[in-house]
Amino acid sequence: MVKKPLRRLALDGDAVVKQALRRLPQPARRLFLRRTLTLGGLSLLSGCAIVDEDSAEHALMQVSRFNDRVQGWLFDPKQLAPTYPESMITRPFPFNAYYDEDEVPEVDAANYRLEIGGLVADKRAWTLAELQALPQTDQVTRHICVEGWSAIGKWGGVRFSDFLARVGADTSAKYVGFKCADDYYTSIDMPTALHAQTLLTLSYDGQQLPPRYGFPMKLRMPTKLGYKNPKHIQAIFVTNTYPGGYWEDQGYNWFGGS
Ligand SMILES: Nc1nc2c(c(=O)[nH]1)N[C@H]1C(S)=C(S)[C@@H](COP(=O)(O)O)O[C@H]1N2
Ligand SMILES: [Mo]
Repeated sequence: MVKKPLRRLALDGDAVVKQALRRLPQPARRLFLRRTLTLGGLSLLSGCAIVDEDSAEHALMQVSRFNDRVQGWLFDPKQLAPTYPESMITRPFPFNAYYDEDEVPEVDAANYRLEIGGLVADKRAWTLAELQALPQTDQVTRHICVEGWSAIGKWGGVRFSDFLARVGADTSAKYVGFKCADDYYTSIDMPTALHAQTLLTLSYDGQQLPPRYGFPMKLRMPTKLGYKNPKHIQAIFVTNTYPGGYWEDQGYNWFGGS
């Protein structure tokens, strides 16, 4: 058998990787660029042959998926994120969303119902008053956004593991997904959902959670990056089917540990 000669690629490797990175949203791009990525490095990391920008983009996504698994393995459910004294709270705490502050959704408190779905025993929807009647706790932690800022804030609410137990969630399931009053959605791994510092927050700095920070409710996880913390939550579901997320589906790393 005559072996075909290897096709020599007339590719400028660095340019191909740069082009593929340009297709990712800015924060994901920055995460990758923190380690200078060459074409050879990327194909080693991903085990993918890279012949053009599409395969480079595919390889980048493979690396990100691999990253999810490694972060999942490394996550220690008992390890607590740092907490801070109230004197260190950042004032004013920054607002961030995929839109400007004047477009923050207005959620009507009286008609609000938190929907519960998927692998849970009790799918009854919750009013805000019912959620407020549950035992509350608060914590001062640092929020880290991949867009290049971090800030310390104080959130109060219901320990999410208690809430999941109350609704009879199947905690052997892989994911908890969230749908928000804007078009935002995200999902997290079950070990993080059950982490002691993961709070279903109803207050910010001792006051009812204001609209800009996610009224009526935000899931606060000091063990995860900002984009994993959904504001204006309307529905929570437990599932084994990968639900993705608003930014995650555009290339942000899904696990998003901080
Ligand atoms: N519903 C919803 N939740 C969201 C977002 C959003 O656009 N919509 N943005 C995320 C991002 S990227 C960040 S950094 C934080 C910002 O929260 P803050 O406005 O309380 O600082 O919310 C996260 N949760
Ligand atoms: Mo963010």
